Amino acid sequence: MEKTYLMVKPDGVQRGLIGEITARFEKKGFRLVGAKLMHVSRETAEKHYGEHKERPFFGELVDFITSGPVFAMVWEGENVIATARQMMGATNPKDAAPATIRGDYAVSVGKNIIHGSDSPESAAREIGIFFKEEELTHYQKSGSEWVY
Ligand code: DAT
Ligand code: MG
Repeated sequence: MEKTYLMVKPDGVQRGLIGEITARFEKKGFRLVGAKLMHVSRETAEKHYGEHKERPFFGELVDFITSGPVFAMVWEGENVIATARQMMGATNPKDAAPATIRGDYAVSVGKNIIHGSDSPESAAREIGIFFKEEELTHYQKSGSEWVY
């Protein structure tokens, strides 16, 4: 089953949105396989956002993601990578549709509440950056026969 890396960013944690955000993915029918509240080091932040190293906002991005705890998660499910991106909404909350997380809870691109892997390659890379293999659980969720 496909896995993705999702992270409530420091703004989402500070605004008390961990519950609201995880509830959406739970209600959708996806399965949480790993989660932790953690501080991201500068080194980890620079690795995670490596693809944006040359962008003018890179420094701000690293400052922001290391500015307070994040809630790091791994979710599993059919097509979870693309579906989670749709549920998050566009990168810039001003373009994010209502009923998406960024559409409902965010206003500015620098504080857009949530991160989600954008491809199977990114998901594998990002899960590896934030989680050790033994931190990921393996279990059958009751009710999954009513989702699949
Ligand atoms: P996403 O988080 O939707 O995958 P991204 O990978 O293009 O978007 O960018 C990573 C983060 O960088 C994004 O969530 C917010 C920030 N960001 C992107 N474009 C920006 C911009 N033009 N100005 C400031 N921050 C930006
Ligand atoms: Mg991205």
